[in-house]
Order: sequence, then structure tokens, then C-alpha cells
Amino acid sequence: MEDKINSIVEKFDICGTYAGGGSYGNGHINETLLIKTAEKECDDYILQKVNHYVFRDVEGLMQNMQRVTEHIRSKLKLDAQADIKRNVITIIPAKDGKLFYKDESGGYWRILLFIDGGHSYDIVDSPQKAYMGGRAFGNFQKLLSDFPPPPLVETIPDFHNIEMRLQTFFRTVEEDPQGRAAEVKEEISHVEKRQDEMKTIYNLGKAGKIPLRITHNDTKFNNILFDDRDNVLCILDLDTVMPGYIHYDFGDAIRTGANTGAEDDEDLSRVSLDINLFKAYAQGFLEETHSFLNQHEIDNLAFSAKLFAFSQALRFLTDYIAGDVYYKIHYAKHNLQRTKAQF
Ligand code: ADP
Ligand code: GN1
Ligand code: MG
Repeated sequence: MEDKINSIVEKFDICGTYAGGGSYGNGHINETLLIKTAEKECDDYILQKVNHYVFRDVEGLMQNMQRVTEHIRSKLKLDAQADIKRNVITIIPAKDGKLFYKDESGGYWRILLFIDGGHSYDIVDSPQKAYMGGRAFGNFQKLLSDFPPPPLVETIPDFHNIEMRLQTFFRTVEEDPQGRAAEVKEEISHVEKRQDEMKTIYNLGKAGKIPLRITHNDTKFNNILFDDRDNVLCILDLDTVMPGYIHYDFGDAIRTGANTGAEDDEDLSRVSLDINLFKAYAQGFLEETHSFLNQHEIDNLAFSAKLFAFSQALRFLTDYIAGDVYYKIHYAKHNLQRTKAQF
């Protein structure tokens, strides 16, 4: 394994030499490794094998990420307080100039500068942290509100399209490849009962009442890196930055950031929405975004929290029925537990 890592790291234009590391973080999608370097004067790095099952167009994805981070970096450069190496992700190109390296078995690898001294929260324990998180994702929106054309590539087509998600769900239930549908009848009926209500944002979009913006689309609270004084260092996980509605970013952040339990909590009595965390997050988010949001967008922010608990349940449940092909799982019924906690 060490030899394999070394041979990949060598393809990139990093400072210094690889001196160990290992698996890092707790993302559900990519394979993430910390790459420590031997030399004191050199930074450490994050090596990631991009999940090619999830992201079909890695080249397009990396171009998006490059354009987005460059746009943010150019603004940070105007701010004397900014720490350019830690407030935005830096992609380290391969020696051939590409933004990734494709290995002999078709795996896509990338290297990012490691942002050290940071930590993230799976569960948020104070309104102050929720407020800081809201401001950070709101500011991310603001920084990208004047992003120039051409449009970003859709790295996962129809990612938050609830109509498509519902279609995929009902098809998977019908195919039932693992014979698991009978076990989750209650959850299936939960989906059936709520499906119409959950098309609210989708319908507002179709009616032209809410605009497509550039959204992060994966605003799980642990994609925010905080420093040791709990100020926000950086927004991570830019793989899904692409056109979307503002509700995608607000809803998913509340799903995780205002939850009193964990995303996969085994004790469902711990799972609930803490209204004080909700208010604090909303306060921070709106401070940054209210000036450019329209009334339909604002009026439906609260609803988006419901939508994202629902759509995430739908995605976990679909994956459970399909046989756990999408999300990394840590035990046999993990996706089912995650589903129950979202519902
Ligand atoms: P996934 O899509 O699998 O969630 P992420 O890009 O979010 O992948 O990375 C997984 C984890 O790795 C993050 O939650 C974070 O802990 C860590 N991480 C990723 N990039 C960096 C970075 N540049 N600096 C420090 N930590 C990082
Ligand atoms: C995945 O990559 P990560 O772990 O931050 C997923 C999100 C889900 C989340 C649920 C590309 O996020 O959409 O909300 O798991 N990312 C992708 O925990 O599917
Ligand atoms: Mg992540």
C-alpha cells in the first residue's frame, strides 16, 4: 500500500517527500488519505481517490473545482485578514499539468493542500457554532453570486431533483434486487404519503419563481472546517458545486446542523430539530444572503429543512434497497439506520 501511495504522490508537483499518513476524515464518498511530508518547510497534503461510480466526469468536476476555488481566491486576495492557504481549497496539479492523475486501473486521484489545525462537527452543540456555520455557507453563496459564465458542469445530473429521486426510488422498490423491500414497508409508505408536498421547491423552480444559483449542494455541517477558536477556516467538499436552488444549501445544513442527534443515530429519541440551532444558523445565513434572495426563496427556506431530511432519507433508503452501492457503510443495516434517523 505504501508503495502504491508513493507511486501516486510522485505524479504530483508537491513540496518534499512522502513520509506516511493514512486514511483520513469520515466522508461517505471519496477515499481520503493524509499525506505527511518529511521536510519541515513543506506542507502536508490530502490525497483523494475520487469516487468514479458517483462522479462520472472527473475531468469536468476538477475544472469546476479549479474555477470555483480561483474565483474565491481572487476575492480573498483583496482581504488583508484572509489566510489564502487555509480559507480556500488549493488543488495541487499533477506534474503533467492536469488537475488529477488517472492510474492504470482507471482510478482518479487528486491532491489538495492539507488545511491543518482544523476540526469539524458531526453534531452541533451551541447556537454560536450554528451561527458561524450559517454565515460561512451564506458567505460561500455570496462569493459565488457573481461567478462568470460558462455554467459549471453538472457533476451529478439531477442530484437534488426530487422528482428524479422519487422515480429512482419507486423503480428500485419494484426491482427489489436484494429482497429488502418487505422489511421496509413502513418507510416506503412514509415516502408515499409525503411525496407531493416534497415537490414544492421543484415546482417553484419549474414556475420560474426561484432562480438557479451556484450552490454547494453538500452542506452537511461536517463539511465546514473550524479552527481552534471555532471560527470558520474553510468550506470543504466542493465536488458538487454546480447550479442549484438556495434551498439545497440551507436545507441540508439544517438537516445536520440543527439535529440534536447524529445522522445515523441508533437512539432515535436523541434525534430532533433544535429550534435555537435553527434560528442561529438562519440568522448567520441570512446576514450574508438576504440582500440578493427573492421573497419566494426566503419564504421557503424553513420548508427546505423538511425537504432535505426527506430527500436524504429517500436516498439512504434507495441505497439500502439497492444493496448499499452508493454510500460507504460501516455495518450491515447502516443505510437503514440512517434512513430512520432522517425520517
Ligand atoms: P467526501 O466526499 O468523501 O466527504 P471530502 O472532500 O469531504 O470527501 O473529504 C473527506 C474529509 O477529509 C473531510 O470531511 C475532511 O475531514 C477531510 N479533508 C478533505 N479535504 C481537506 C483539506 N484540504 N484539508 C484538511 N482536511 C480535509
Ligand atoms: C455524502 O461526501 P459527503 O460524505 O460529505 C453525499 C451527500 C449526502 C451525505 C449524507 C456526493 O456527503 O449528498 O448528503 O453523504 N455526497 C454525495 O451524509 O452524494
Ligand atoms: Mg465530505
